[in-house]
Amino acid sequence: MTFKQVLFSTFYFFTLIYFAVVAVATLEVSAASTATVTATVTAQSISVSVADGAVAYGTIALSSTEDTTTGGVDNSQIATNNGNVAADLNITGSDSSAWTLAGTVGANQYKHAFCKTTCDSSPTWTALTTSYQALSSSVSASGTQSFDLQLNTPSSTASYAEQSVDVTVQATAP
Ligand SMILES: [Ca+2]
Repeated sequence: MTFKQVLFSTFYFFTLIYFAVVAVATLEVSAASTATVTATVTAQSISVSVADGAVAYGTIALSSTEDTTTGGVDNSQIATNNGNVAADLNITGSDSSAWTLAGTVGANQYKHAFCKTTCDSSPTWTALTTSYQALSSSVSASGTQSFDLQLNTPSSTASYAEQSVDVTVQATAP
């Protein structure tokens, strides 16, 4: 071989080596690998309903009491957590058009109270106010809380028209 041929062969040899190395390097880079973290999420729902949601105490005397127990109008109410997480349930009363909700009865002043346990036999009545107070805490999804209501009419009244004395149950995230 001439010197020129040796030079060319050497150049050719190293060029081949170079492209072989580049090819291998390219192969290694494109041989990728992945792994997936599967992830899911559900939006929190806070929802409550009350069944049957309507109490008719009827026409009753002043300074007297009626309730929803079996000894009264027999209409216990059941609050249900319709959300998808545990919820705290709160309860509140309201003033009517002619009467103010209060802890004791008076002129144009009525009392409304709730009971949660053994209400038919030995009830414990807690006076409602116009602010929310705890009815039940951490009620599981689809869980329920039953309660009874007791109304005390005012000692005197400026109105003999039917009064709306609504009670509201609220669900909140614990
Ligand atoms: Ca009813």
